[in-house]
Amino acid sequence: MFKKIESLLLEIENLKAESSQQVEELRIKYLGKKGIISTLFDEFKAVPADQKREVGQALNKLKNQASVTIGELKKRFDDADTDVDGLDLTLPGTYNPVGSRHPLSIIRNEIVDVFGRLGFAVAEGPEIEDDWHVFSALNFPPEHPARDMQDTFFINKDPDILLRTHTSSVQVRVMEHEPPPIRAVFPGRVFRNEAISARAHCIFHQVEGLYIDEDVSFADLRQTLLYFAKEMFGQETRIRLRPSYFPFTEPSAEMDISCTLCGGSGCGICKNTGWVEILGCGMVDPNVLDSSKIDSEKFTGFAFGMGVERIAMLKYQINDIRLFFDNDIRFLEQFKSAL
Ligand code: 2NL
Repeated sequence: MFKKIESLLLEIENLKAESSQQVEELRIKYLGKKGIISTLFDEFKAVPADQKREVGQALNKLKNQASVTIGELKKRFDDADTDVDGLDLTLPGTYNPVGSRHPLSIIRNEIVDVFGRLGFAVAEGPEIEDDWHVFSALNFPPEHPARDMQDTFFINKDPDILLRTHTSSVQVRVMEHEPPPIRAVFPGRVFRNEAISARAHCIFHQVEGLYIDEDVSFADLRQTLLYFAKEMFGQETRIRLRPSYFPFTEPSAEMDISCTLCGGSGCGICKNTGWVEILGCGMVDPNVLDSSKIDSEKFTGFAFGMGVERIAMLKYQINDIRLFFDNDIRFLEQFKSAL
């Protein structure tokens, strides 16, 4: 009997319960009227007189231990209703860190917002396009190098289905469906079959813009882009337009802004020229208007296009385009934005 009491003592010290119902079951098992300990007390009567003292003490110790242990277990579940279907509501909650917007989203939103203040709407379109919307409608001649496998990703080797290389394809879709006046910007992801380096990536982002109406002039283009440059890079920013060439605009130009880092005196960013190129632009080629069935005798328009990565690298002084696509949290969490 002594051995039995010893082993029960050990068993009781290690009792566990998952709910208040389980505690009650334990109480009945050990301390109930017909429980294990009650039965032992009955058997105690038969213990020889010379052992009664020792066994009696052990039995009392067992009874006390059982009520203390089971009492403690009960208290744990009674306390402030901490048990809901086996969940412990006193455990610490899960930590949900607040994320931050991707730097490219921040810059895209800023660009779209600036033009929004000038009355430009926003339009988006498909990333998988056909030859017409990406090249033909935009006055690319049949043998233009951009149509080469080297520069453009084709789907299933079909020369007509491809990943758009610029968001101008969306502008074609808008021109085909809506009569002028058209005034909108076109943000989106574009794809070019290029080797990835610190300066170039095969996926990047553009915001293009288009304004078509009667009497839209090159002066309108210049003033619109000057407003954009000042809003984006600071009111002290100056611009200059250099003649250039694009198949879809005539005349075409590239726009530089006075260097954001040195203000024009010369530094590493502007390679000591005082100027940094940020976008391409021009007057929409009449052929492009005609392709979309817009009367080029009646309407004129300007268009522009810029790389979001390029603007972001300039604004944040980032020297490797690949950082935008690595998704390294240490890079991403440095950018905070209101937009
Ligand atoms: C650049 C240059 C440009 C356009 C994009 C455009 C679109 C239509 C008609 C005429 Cl539908 N032009 N877009 C015009 C000039 C330049 O982008 O360097 N982008 C990164």
